[in-house]
Amino acid sequence: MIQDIILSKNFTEFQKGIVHKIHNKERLSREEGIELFSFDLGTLGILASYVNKQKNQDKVYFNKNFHIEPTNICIYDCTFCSYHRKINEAGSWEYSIDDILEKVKAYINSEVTEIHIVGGVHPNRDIHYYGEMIQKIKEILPDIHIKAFTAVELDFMIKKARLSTKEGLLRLKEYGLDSIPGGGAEIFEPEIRKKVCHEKSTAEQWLEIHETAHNVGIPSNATMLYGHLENHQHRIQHLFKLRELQDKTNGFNTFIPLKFKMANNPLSHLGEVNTFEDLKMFAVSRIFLDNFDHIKAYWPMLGKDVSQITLSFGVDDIDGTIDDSTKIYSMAGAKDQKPTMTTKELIELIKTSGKRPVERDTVYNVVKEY
Ligand code: V47
Ligand code: SF4
Repeated sequence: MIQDIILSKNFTEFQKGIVHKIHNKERLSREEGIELFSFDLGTLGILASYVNKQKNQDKVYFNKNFHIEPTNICIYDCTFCSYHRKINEAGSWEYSIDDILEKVKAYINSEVTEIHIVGGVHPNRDIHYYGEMIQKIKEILPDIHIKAFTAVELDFMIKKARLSTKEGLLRLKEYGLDSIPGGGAEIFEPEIRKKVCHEKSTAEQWLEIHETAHNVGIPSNATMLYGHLENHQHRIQHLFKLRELQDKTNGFNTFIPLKFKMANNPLSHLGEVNTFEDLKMFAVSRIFLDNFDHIKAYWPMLGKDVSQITLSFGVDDIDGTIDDSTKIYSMAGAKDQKPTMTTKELIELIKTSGKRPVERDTVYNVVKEY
């Protein structure tokens, strides 16, 4: 297969060396990672599928989850964000714990295995508030997995409580926190980070929170926001940092490239990258992150059609049924304004791409094969 690719293309010696390395399961350097972006899309699809097949065969994972966004009030002002508001500003919301528990009660006796909770960094809420929230959710749904709070939300609430990162995470674990989602990573490169989210936690703080979480037995996800001011070099540097941490802890479940959506934010003038670039990003991530088992396409952001195509570019997970309103992407102009997908639709989407649907829990234990 690999020989066929090489013979059919006009590759440079450097590029041929990269193809051989991928075939032999050798790790790519940063320079080689950057070079991958200059490969044609067809080749990248074949190479990423080759890597994915070694790890996941023809399985495509999904889970049954719902999202809660407790508030969009945020002390920060990230320039790519369409979602945040100040206190009392039009369009802001802040649910009380009782409001949230009412939403949760709708899932008693359902097949949902995970709640995903993220929101803005509210100035008046603290670790005890959020701790009580997750404790009470577990009183209603004792078996549910709670994946909650980006590293940026955690950084704020833990510092506010004057705890060390380890103490804060252990406190939240006692309250019922099971894992951490990947948000807040944006782009680690300091020059770009300064321009898109200059006030919030630094790359080092994000990485430190995830490393500490892994060390106290809290797994997490990783993300990267792409398609704004960054270039390919910045993207590979971001992936390199994640790969380095994964070597140390093996605590990341999956990597999720998040495509910048342009509506209603100060970076709208940049527009959005095209589907070609999306598919390249997924394929390069799959090839470069050799120590990540899973690459996830978050379908509410990409749309159902593009998400399905990513399954031929190294992706083995398309998140969940998301049976609730997640507003981060709909407010930024995502295609599916009301992002829900039934299990039947998800299974159909996976099967028509020639793959095998597998329902998983948050940490990739198999719940059901279809
Ligand atoms: O950190 C905000 C992104 C993230 C925009 O771990 C935007 O399973 C694109 O953490 N265009 C939060 N992206 C969402 C998040 C997440 C999402 C899906 C799955 C998981 C997981 C985690 O949303 C933020 C930021 O990177 N975001 N605004 C925008 N305009
Ligand atoms: Fe706040 Fe998150 Fe929006 Fe940044 S991306 S302004 S931290 S809600």
